[in-house]
Amino acid sequence: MELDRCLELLYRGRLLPEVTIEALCFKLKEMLIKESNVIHISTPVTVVGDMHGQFHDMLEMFRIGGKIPDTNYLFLGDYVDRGLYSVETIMLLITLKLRYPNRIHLLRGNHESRQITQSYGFYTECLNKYGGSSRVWNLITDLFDYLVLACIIDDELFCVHGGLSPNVQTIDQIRIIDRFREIPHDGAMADLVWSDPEENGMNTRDSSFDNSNSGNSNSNRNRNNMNGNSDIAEDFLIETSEHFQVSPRGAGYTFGRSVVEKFLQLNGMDRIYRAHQLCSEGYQVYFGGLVTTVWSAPNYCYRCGNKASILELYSRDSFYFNVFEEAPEIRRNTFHNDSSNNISDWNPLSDTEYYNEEMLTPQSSSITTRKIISDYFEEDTLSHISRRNNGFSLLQGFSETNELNETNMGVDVFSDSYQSKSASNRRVEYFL
Ligand SMILES: [Mn+2]
Repeated sequence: MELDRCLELLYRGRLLPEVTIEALCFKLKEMLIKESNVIHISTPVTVVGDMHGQFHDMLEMFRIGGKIPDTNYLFLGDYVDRGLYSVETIMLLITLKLRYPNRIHLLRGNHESRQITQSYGFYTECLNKYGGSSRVWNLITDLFDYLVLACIIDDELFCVHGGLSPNVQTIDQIRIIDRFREIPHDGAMADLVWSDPEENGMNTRDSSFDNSNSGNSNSNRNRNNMNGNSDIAEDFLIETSEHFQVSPRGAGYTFGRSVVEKFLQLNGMDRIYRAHQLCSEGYQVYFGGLVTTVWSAPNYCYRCGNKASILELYSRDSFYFNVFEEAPEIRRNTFHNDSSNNISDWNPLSDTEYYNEEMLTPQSSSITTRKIISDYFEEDTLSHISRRNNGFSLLQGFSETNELNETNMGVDVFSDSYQSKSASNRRVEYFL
């Protein structure tokens, strides 16, 4: 198998044959099965948040942040669902991991799951792109079971997709999780990919955690006991339970500053980097910098209007949030004018001059890109490209009307309407 040939095709937005995907997934499982649940890496490294099938924006991200293997990357999960190009996105990442195993690391997000991908786009996309067969979806979701759960950078920066868990006091407790499985509904593994920091958690504890009315603490204990964790974890839970709250997402918890401070102190960590929540500016800092959210899907779902960022860590105390916006429309339309595998032969990575110029001007990349990229097309090519013409019809469960008119809140916590309402008073919105 020629990985470089696969990369060449994937960078051009092509779909690989099923048999090739099978071989790539098999080889990557072989590699990942040897990895600990918690991997250790060193700076310099660039941390990337949710991509959610926004393939063109991921290429934009590589243009801005530097390509592999010139730049080291840590991806925090949520590669699939929501966007229209989950297959292209995850297959490029899988192949890059096989080709440059020490240059790119992939954590598991809550969407790297059989259950979630059946509701949020990836399953349907696989069927649409592979002749109605679910085999590619099966191959890739089987691979998801092998992805690692957390990463520690320079021995003191803890990275995870979602956040902390009342069932995880020490990082060693993450190391002993049997991760080679579907993400469970609750317990430590679920919490790591589902939980969120909550800045105001401490302010609300008096009303929310009066034992006489809320029952949340009991609920936490029941969940803990169901997973058979130790007395130590139980003590940790009791001590900090007022700072873990049941998440509005319906899975995982929200956690406050005291939980974070205790976790960091116990484990000799300095701060936490995580993804999982849409940020209008591309990143969000919590608790004076103890927790930071990195979000890397610009204009999420092709309509949220948010910025994205990647976190460039040069050393443990030197970093830069490289903020970027969605890829110019000309580039997304260059690849896919319809949902078939019909694309142009243009390969962005084959043109080094174009590539380098962009990398020199990351902050104005969007404008620069528009100018430079237009030089590569004749005027008539430009004129017939329509704007976002094939965006929403394929988005699973994503309907403007539905969201605006939905009144039956609280039934399906995974629904957009529920999450939209939950997000209305937050700076960081809750989306899956
Ligand atoms: Mn997520």
